[in-house]
Amino acid sequence: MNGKPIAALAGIACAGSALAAAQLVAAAVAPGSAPVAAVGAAVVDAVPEPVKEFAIRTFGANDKLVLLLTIGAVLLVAAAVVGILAVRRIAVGHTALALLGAAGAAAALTRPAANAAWALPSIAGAACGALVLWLLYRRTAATEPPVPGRAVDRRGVLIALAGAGVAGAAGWRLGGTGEVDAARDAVRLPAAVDVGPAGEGLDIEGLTPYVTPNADFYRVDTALVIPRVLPDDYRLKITGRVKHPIELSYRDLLERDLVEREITISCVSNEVGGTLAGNARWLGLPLADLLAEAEPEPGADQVVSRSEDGWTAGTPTAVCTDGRDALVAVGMNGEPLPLEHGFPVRMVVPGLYGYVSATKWLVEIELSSFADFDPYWVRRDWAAEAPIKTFSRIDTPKPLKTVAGGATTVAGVAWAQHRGVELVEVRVDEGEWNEADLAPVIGTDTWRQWSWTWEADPGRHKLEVRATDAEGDTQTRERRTPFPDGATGWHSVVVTAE
Ligand SMILES: Nc1nc2c(c(=O)[nH]1)N[C@H]1C(S)=C(S)[C@@H](COP(=O)(O)O)O[C@H]1N2
Ligand SMILES: [Mo]
Repeated sequence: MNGKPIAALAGIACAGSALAAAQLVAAAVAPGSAPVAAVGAAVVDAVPEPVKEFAIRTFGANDKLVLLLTIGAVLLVAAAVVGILAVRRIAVGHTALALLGAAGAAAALTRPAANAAWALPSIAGAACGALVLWLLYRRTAATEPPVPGRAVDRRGVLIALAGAGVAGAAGWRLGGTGEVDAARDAVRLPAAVDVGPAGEGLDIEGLTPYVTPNADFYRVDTALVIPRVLPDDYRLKITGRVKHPIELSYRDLLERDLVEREITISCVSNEVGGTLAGNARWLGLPLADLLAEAEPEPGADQVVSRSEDGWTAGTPTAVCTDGRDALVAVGMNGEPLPLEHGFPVRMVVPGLYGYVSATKWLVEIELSSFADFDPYWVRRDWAAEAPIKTFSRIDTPKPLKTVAGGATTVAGVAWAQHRGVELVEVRVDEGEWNEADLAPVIGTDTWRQWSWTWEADPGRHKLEVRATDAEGDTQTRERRTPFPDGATGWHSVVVTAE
């Protein structure tokens, strides 16, 4: 091996030591304060809307992983280049580490949940990186002219790489979800005092099940590192323009009169035919009860819900108090909320897209007004009020599939939360619309499965679906992308019958 690869590895060892040390310190401060997590979160908040849409479309639920891997790859290449340059001028290495520390600290300090301690991981990381840099490169200054292969301490590089690996892994583990997982396992949810009806689904192969198992539930949020909230430390504050501010612990919440309801939530980012929706049995406290106790002042027309990581949603106060089952939820399908779905407490409001209602890791409900406060996505130009648009999807047959021909089951789901789905129609090759059979439903807040038997002639065919809500409004054919308040258009699939 000649000198350059060793110097490149030495650079990676310095950067790795810096990141590993930062990870260890972040485990004690807050996982989100680690420099890569903080810079990543800052990128998530800063990227323009079209890029974010592109990322969600292209990488789906892996968009976060792709972002972290990209940051990792950029750091790796930069560290290797700096490692080589540092042989001639060690100051290049010090400058790079200072920049890494400064960028990490700045990103961490500007996170909404940050306090001054959030700068520590980046500072400690840069200091540790500088120490390793000095240890590995101190002999280069003595050789004149510098000879990279001989100058850099080869054995030191290996030791530093191994040390960084061990320290990084330890920091990652210590800052992991272990403690919260254990606390969640220990939670015993009380029974609901008011148990809503349970719907029964159709069992058709390829059709989305009526109740979505927690493990299959879609996940959408801006959190690169899942907020870790221990139930024992948990506080929910009702603040802002209220006569009586309230503060509740997790135990206080569980001791209240809880209800259980089946509610389908869905994301505004669904393209036509999208799968960002799920139906669960939620256990929770009616938000209206809490608001009645707090007594919102006149004009407080927006309920701003805030997450532990500073994310916000804004829901019309009128919607929260109009009798629908807006919940401060603690349970999902008979279990405490999974960590990625908001443990220990989240909001669920039937009829509104998630970004204006379904705050996970909920810590504060602040009464404000639409005039006075723009929540996270509204600041990024999404609509301030976002009722769910009627949606229908063909789940089976799958696009481009070949079916046997003859009697073929076409089935899917449709939703129009809090209005209800009244009619689903299917047509083949732009022919007559055919009325699908609808599964019975328990109310208007869940999706509705549908099926239709198609007598398929041989050849290629286009199947299309459209739904009509209980107010008599049929989905428009006009195709629109999700921004700024939800996509429109009819879902279609092309299949071949034998
Ligand atoms: N704290 C927090 N809550 C959040 C979000 C978020 O980014 N952060 N995203 C919202 C959006 S856009 C949707 S669609 C729902 C998704 O909930 P789920 O991940 O449990 O399916 O969560 C909402 N709650
Ligand atoms: Mo969403």
